[in-house]
Amino acid sequence: MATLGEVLIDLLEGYGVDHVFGIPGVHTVELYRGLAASRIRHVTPRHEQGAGFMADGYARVSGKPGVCLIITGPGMTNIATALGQAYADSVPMLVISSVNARTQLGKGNGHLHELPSQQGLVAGLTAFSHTLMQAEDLPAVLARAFAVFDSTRPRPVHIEIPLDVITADASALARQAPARSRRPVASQVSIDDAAALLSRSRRPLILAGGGAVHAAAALQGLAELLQAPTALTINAKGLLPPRHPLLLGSTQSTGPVRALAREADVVLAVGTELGETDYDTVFDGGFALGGALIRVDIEAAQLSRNFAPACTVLGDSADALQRLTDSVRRIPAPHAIAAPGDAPWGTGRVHAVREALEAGWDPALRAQRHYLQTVLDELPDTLFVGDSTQPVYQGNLAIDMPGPRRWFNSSTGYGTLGYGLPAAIGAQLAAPGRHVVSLIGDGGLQFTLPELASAVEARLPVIVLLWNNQGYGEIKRYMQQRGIAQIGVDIYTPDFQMLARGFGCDSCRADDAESLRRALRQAAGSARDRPLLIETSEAQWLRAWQSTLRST
Ligand SMILES: Cc1ncc(C[n+]2csc(CCOP(=O)(O)OP(=O)(O)O)c2C)c(N)n1
Ligand SMILES: [Mg+2]
Repeated sequence: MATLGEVLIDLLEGYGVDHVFGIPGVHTVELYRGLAASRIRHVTPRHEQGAGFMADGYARVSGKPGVCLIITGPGMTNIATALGQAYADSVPMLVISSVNARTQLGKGNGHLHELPSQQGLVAGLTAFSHTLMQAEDLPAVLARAFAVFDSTRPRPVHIEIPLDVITADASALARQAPARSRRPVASQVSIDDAAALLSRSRRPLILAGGGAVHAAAALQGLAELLQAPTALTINAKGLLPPRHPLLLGSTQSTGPVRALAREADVVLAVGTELGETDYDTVFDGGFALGGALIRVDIEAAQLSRNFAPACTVLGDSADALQRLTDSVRRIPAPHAIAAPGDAPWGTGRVHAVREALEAGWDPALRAQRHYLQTVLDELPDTLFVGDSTQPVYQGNLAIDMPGPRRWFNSSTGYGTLGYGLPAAIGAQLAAPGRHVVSLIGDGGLQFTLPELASAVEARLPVIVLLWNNQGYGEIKRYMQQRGIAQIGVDIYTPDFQMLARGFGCDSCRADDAESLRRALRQAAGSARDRPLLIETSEAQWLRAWQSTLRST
């Protein structure tokens, strides 16, 4: 006989799952029975929030769902924050948990790990949460989960399995073929309508988001055909290469780009909800669109979020962008060609915006951009996995990446602290052989610091760049700006380097560009199988950077 727990592992393997993240408990050991005989690697975090963030980082880099095995009750309350982050950023994640036996559900008899309604807790954080009441339903429920990952806006999915179902005989279900689906494509009428609008445009603008992360070539092709300035959300960084003459970067919250957005006569928004953490990071409601808005999205509800569209295209973004390009090419009207005497729109306007932004960046931004640029210069293949800290915000604004899926962080969407280290662990598992850098502050790192032990155990060479300002710097700045007494923001910070060594990691300090380069060069030059923590003092980095400026 094969139990449902064993068959589950077999079916997951059939779906291409190669990693699972979880902490076993008496409620889930039967989910683990089949693991040893499979090719799936189990990675053990030190807290279920870490499991969720690891699965998130793994998913964003690999494009495949991150899978977690979680115990009833406290395991699920612990992973809830990670579900919130993945939900907000459209990350595919499959959380499989136990739940009390079928006859005990909802009774409140005080069984181990019991919640009044575990499903009620998770329902608002997932595309769906399903209680598997009978073993035979498993293949259909997995098919439903993968349909969410494959063919609509990806979101976390939760499947909870009652204790008596996990051990049920499920031999009859073994070796079922996985049910996969494709992304739906847009109707031709919608493509033609959008192409007609675009072809009449004199001042087009493209806004691309994480929903276009697989559509780099098609996006670039259409941007070049239209000569359209193109802004990328943080999750879309890398869709146009750095220094591309039409690339505005991720600068939608800045004055010059807002002015451009108001002047554009047609705006094509692709795979973006036009949400606050990308378009209004200054929280003043100042992002406005002057022209007709075309929206392309895989999910119908996204087509009208935040800004009402004049025209909608419901379907896969890569397909839609390619067909829009073909359609616009077939329309004879000259598109986006400036009339004589007009200021050049496309590349000319982007150049002017870039120059204005460059002249306006404050010294703190420049110094922190230099910090990130030093890493990119030294390790050009780096993937940056960020928390919510100063250099992440500055990089969000002022760093362009050479490819997609290489810059993401928890300052977008849900905006939780503690993401940067465990998500980098997941990213490193999805990209072995690449340099994965976790960008994290002293506050954020103290949320999930024990995950250093998980990285050591999994023998991962993650590089943790710790930006230390002995406090919740961003919030301190807010309090200062608003004239509020600074309470709760100057936090005690431990000796991180000593702690890192205690966890079995390497660690060093780098307070200027030369010592950072040296540390990274050493890290790159050796075959490391454990994390390296590099600590930088904000104050010292700024001082060192200012003194280099004075001496040049
Ligand atoms: C779970 C959670 N709690 C609180 C916050 C509010 N918050 C946002 S940024 C920040 C400061 C983080 O400090 P640190 O990681 O040291 O970065 P710094 O701002 O100092 O660069 C805080 C407390 C949050 N985003 N998430
Ligand atoms: Mg700090």
